[in-house]
Amino acid sequence: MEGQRAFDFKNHNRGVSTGIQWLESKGASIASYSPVDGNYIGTVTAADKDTYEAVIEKAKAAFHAWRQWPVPRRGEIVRQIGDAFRANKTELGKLVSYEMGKSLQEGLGEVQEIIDICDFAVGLSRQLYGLTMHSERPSHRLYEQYHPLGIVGIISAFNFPVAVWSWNSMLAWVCGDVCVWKPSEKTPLCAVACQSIIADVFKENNVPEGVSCLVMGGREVGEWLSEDRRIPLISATGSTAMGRAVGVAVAKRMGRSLLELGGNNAVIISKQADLNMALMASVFGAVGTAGQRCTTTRRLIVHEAIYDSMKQKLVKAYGQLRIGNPLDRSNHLGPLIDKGAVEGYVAAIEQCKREGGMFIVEGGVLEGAGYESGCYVRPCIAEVQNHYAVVQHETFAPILYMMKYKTIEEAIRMQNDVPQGLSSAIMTLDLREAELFLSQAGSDCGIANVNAGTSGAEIGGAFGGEKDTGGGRESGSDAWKVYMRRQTNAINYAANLPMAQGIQFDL
Ligand code: UN1
Repeated sequence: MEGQRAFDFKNHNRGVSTGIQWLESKGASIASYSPVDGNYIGTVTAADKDTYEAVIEKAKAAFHAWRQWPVPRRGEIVRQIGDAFRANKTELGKLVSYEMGKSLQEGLGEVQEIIDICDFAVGLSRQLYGLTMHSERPSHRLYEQYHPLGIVGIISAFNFPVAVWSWNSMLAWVCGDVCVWKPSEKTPLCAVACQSIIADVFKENNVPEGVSCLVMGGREVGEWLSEDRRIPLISATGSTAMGRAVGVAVAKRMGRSLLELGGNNAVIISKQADLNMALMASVFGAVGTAGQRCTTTRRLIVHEAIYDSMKQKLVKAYGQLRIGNPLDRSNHLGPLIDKGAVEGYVAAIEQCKREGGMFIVEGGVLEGAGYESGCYVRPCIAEVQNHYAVVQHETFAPILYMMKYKTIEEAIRMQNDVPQGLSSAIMTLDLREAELFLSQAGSDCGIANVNAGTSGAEIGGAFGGEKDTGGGRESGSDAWKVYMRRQTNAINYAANLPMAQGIQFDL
């Protein structure tokens, strides 16, 4: 097992890789600056068309070798990768925190998600079950099996710069696929670090070059991937606008896409809730990762009987939040990813005010010592109506919208009445309310929790959501199936040819 390393990216100029080797590219330079202090971290090179072609051809060739490896042997590689991430957890967690801006605890938590999905994938490598069924034809055996799919294109977002890649790649590798990863150009060095960590494992085990490819770049590289008929599956995480473009391009060529897009997640707080628990879940859900998770709590739907007391508790709790360097454990939240995100936050606050929103905790951009990067903002809370355009839209920032309800049916309607459908929660000790919320007439989201917040899902469950969230499921449960092609097989061991549906055919 390799020891922890300190990542140093100065003068590396890396960006395109087929696993162990780094490829020369004439693509644009992408410099990474930390939102924590505005300092330069390093530069990578985007893929140009020629290097992209070389990568895809390498991946294609690697697939033919990799798919022949017995599945538990591929699982063994993933087991070793999990150990490599265990050994590098502290350093990688720090890098995630520094390049992306989330708290160190959350950076470490993200690396933990990699380790967890590796363990999950290793178990899966002894499973990947198909079904057998009874044939209607005499002397026939009927079953279905799962085969590797081919190249999986992974487009990931800045907010989970390493975990989301791992949910996809660890499952894909066990399934016998090879991966081409386009990370966010806002967090390229986290991707370089992951690629370097797995390269050591691949080298030791003679894993074919091409099984894990990295193609740095912006929208253009995403388009190459989406339009590429050699890539049967594109898994994309990010905004709904990005996902719509990817989904259309992939569908046009009859490819498969796994989309994990925006959320507009609400917590319903019943008058039967444990209010302290509701408070904790809401505040962590709203300000964790500075409001930049797709599972972030964006809306609180609060029963009228406890609305005022909840409001007071929230104002008090927000008053205690410490905003600053996320690597300092005493701070609750760090910066937004960049100044563009700060502009989006400011614009949403202005729009909210224009639409009639009343701020009970005011927002604002922080200035002065410790905030030199210009990316630190104050988490804020506004009282709103659910139908406001700004409330219907996902703004990737710590703005929490609060609204009142009278009946549980009304609360569920409000919770569902947004374009997105990722995560949802109800805080209640009332069994009837909880079960209604989880029923077919309840939450329409991919994730629905009771007395647990909207964010912080475990890797063991399938992760994703409905409507504008894109419909895909990643990570646990049977999400692996999307990474494989399914085949139904009928085997006739009779001396004649019995046909289905009772058809007689004689010559
Ligand atoms: C994301 O924001 O894209 O459930 C993923 C959570 C994390 C994953 C979020 N485990 O909040």
